[in-house]
Amino acid sequence: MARILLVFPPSAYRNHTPPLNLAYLAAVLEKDGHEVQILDLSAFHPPCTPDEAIAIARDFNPLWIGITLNVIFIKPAYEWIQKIRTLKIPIVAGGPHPSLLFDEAIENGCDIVVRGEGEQTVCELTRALHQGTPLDTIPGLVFRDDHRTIRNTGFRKPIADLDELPFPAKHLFPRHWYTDDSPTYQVYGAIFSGRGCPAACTYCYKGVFGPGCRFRSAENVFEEMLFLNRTYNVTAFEFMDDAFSADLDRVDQLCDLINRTPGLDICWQCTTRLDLTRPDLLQKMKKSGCFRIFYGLESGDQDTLFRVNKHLDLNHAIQVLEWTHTLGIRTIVGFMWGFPWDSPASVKASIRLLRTIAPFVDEFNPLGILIPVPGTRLFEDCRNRYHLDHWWIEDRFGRLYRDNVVFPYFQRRFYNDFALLNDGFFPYSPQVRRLIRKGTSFIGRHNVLRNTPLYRAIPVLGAVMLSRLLFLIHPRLEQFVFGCLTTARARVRKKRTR
Ligand code: B12
Ligand code: SF4
Repeated sequence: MARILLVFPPSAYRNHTPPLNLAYLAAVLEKDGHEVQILDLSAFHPPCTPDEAIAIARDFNPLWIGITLNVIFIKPAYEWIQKIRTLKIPIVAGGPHPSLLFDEAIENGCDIVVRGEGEQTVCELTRALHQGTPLDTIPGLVFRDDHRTIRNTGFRKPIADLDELPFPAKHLFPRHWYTDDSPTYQVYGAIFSGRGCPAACTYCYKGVFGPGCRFRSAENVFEEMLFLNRTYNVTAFEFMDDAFSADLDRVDQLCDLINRTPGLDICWQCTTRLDLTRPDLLQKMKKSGCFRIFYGLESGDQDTLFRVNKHLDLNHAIQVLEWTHTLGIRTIVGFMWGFPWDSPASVKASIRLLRTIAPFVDEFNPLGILIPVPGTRLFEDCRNRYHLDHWWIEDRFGRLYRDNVVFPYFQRRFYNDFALLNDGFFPYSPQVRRLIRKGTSFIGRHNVLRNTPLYRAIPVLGAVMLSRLLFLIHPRLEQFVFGCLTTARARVRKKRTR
């Protein structure tokens, strides 16, 4: 038996629920008899500071330290890896970013990289490190050998039968690290019911799950729901799959299983594509507790949808939103802005579509300025023209995220990606930029007016305007005024509750 420490590195994002990647890895390692400790340093209430984590790792003295890496916060993660390296315990990296850029991860202090899905690889790796046997027969690894030469054992085949995986080890993620439960959003409610997506959008990274999709059986997914319900009293589930309804029959079976179980009072939400559903299935989903669906629509411009390989028929998409909304399922719709080829006409087409679908949309996603993720076709098409190589470790973008940890109020309330629009990846003409701002402001206003009673919406909209004005005068002025307002509001609330 070995001890293993798995870490979600520090970042400017806050995890509201346990990250399922570490939870899956911990589950297979525990199943093999190992002792696993987790530190989610990006949790909403992190268990310790990044420096304290190093002391904890020293005391725990694991066989290896595993770190999950993704593109956005790679820089602070690499900085932290340089510190924890001093412990001289092997650092194993995995996740979307090192699956592609394994040599970069090794250069930045990782000893071993696990490429692609990690469950089988980590079990074999642990056995080998424990017994001191060679690593070169284990597929899915990149490491430096005794001569400091980088060895690559090739990609491991995707897991064929996902039902064989144990359920994620959520017991290793204490509840108090995360946000409070609500009737529709619960800390332990996230589930992956399959891996991958049948589509191939050019901005979407496929380097972990590969092309196409694999599904868990409806029975296996339902068993996990029952387990979470009994163990943690979860009554609200969130399917994190890229395209939950890619297999319509399986969703149908899952709804049957839920509907046929007496006394099971649950609700659930999912993400899927607008061309992967049917009205009768939506009805069944609603009956089995589906209360919200996130659909990615991305653009109102047919040419853009074609160029990003989205293949959505806009008329059908509008129809599906109407069906969903009419059934009483909340709709949340994602739009992307700032394609490198965007013109005033393409952005206006998206704004027109926003207006058309607004009656059937409960929320628009308040994020979505295009990020060219390495390993995607879009990135490859643009990398030379827009000098995109290594943007993830250039200070420009690191600063962009780190300095905006405290976003101005108008951004937090309206649209979180404004910073990316102002100082982003692609040069937009002033007219395109203005129109994107118009579209994203529409989204912010819609979300407030749709989901807040009018007597509260009006002050919110006023505060957004004030915040924007102060920010334009000077960002620090906005920070000062809204900082004072937030403190005053907290005091009033505290007094009232006394
Ligand atoms: C849920 C999710 C989120 C949630 C995160 C919640 C959370 N903390 O879990 C939210 C909404 C916050 C989010 C935000 C963003 N996300 Co996101 N997200 C996802 C999503 C849909 C699922 C992640 C997941 O749980 N996967 C399930 C697990 C089992 O898979 P996995 O993470 O890949 O882990 C496996 C392997 O990678 C490996 N592994 C992973 N970590 C480790 C560690 C070790 C030590 C080892 C050995 C192995 C290993 O083993 C795991 C098990 O097989 C993925 C898409 C996807 N299909 O994975 C995108 C994805 C991870 N997101 C992505 C992006 C781009 C973003 C955003 C930038 C979007 C935006 N514009 O804001 C932000 C950035 C957030 C950040 N923190 O950096 C990209 C990342 C690309 C990249 N190269 O890093 C992905 C892959 C989407 C895509 N297809 O392009 N995201
Ligand atoms: S539909 Fe979503 S998950 Fe599937 S390829 Fe396109 S962006 Fe990726």
